[in-house]
Amino acid sequence: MNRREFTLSLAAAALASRATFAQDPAASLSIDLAASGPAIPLDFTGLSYETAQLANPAFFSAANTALIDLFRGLGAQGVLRIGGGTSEFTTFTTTEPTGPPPFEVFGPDTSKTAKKGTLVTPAALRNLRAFLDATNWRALYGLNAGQGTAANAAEEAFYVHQILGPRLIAFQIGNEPDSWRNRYRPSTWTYPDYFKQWQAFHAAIVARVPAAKFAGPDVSNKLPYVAGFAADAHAYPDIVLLTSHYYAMGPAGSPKSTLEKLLDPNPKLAADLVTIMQAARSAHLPYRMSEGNSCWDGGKPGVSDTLASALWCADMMLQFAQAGAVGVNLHGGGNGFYTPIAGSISSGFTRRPEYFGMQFAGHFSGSTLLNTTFNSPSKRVTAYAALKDGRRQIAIINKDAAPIAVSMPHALPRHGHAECITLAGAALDQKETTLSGPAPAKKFDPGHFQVPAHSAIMLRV
Ligand code: BDP
Repeated sequence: MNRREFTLSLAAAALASRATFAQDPAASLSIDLAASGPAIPLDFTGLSYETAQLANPAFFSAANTALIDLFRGLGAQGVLRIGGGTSEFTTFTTTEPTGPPPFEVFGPDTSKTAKKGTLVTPAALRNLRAFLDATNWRALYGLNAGQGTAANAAEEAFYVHQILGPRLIAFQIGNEPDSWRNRYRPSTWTYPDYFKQWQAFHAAIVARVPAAKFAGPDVSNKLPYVAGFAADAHAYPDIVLLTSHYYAMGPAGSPKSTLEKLLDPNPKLAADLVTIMQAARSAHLPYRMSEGNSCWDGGKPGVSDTLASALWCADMMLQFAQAGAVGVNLHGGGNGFYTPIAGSISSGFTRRPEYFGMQFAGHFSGSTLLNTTFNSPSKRVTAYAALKDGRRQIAIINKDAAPIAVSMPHALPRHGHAECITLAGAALDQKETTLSGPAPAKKFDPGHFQVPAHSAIMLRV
């Protein structure tokens, strides 16, 4: 097949005058239709919740239809990861507690969270199974290895495996073991120490559940753990997935955690993804970003709950996809600042801006990404292209406060028709966010196309 370069050229506002075009900086996008990039799985989209949430078995249950609908709105398939900081404070027991649950909702865990220790029981797992069946999602399940025993983890794994059945993808042993140092472990704690413990837990779990599958190392950020785990996975065919977390910034209290920083590209992420994907490929393992969000320590008001976070989220998800990740899980729960879905059964649930960013990126699930060359005068503008169901799909994410003119003359048929999906809102620092479309195909000129300030546009032809 011949390599064909497609270029789109777009000037300023489609409705504006030529004079206006000339003043706007123009970006150019070319798409290589022959060389295809990674395939994005149907269950690329994911959420992550604290294990403590299982202490209220009504939350993840078939009766929580409002939450089920919101999960389904994010994807006909998806991955719910259970874990987080509170997973190291939970214990499994087959004795169902009497009396009301300790709280209605929980999450995300922060340095200020009162962690009293919560229980996971078979009743909560049965409800979780019904919730997963109703959503058609599957689960990654984190076991307490930071403070729990291998025996309790094995007992829990036995019930989780039996109850979740085909809805269980894999177990993770511990949450962020690279941050246990000086917390649950001595200051000398490094990856080899973790893997020694991992092996002990693994042995106890497979003794009870021979068919158990594992994902890991679910680290906060230390890449030697990812590389080490990928290398060690050669000896463990039941390791099926490589995982790590990604928070764009943090802690939330730091003056450096700003909306401006969130909108800028993160060169460290780009470099880390190269390292992570090299490790994954050498181990022949898929990689998933198992927990992450805009700003750790619970998120930052005015940043993590704004239109900026929605645009960031859409871009971040597609950046992981373009690198070859098989999915991402946005952490949240409760009424946390960064949670994509907020609320409770008694108060009702609401979609936060990030929810719409996830939906925007979710339109790429089931597609094959194409390689693009995008030259933009603003580093806050990104572009992605894919083939999905025989159609070409192009996303331009403008995280800038100014409109951007894009030139892509050959990426779309000239004077053709394209279906359009738009992620937009009032202002970057405002909460108002909408996802509209797909609007019926309308005629436009790919040579004169404009993406308005702080918005993302997806075109389908
Ligand atoms: C991560 C934890 C998660 C927290 C998050 C945060 O795994 O439980 O909620 O940080 O601080 O390290 O927001």
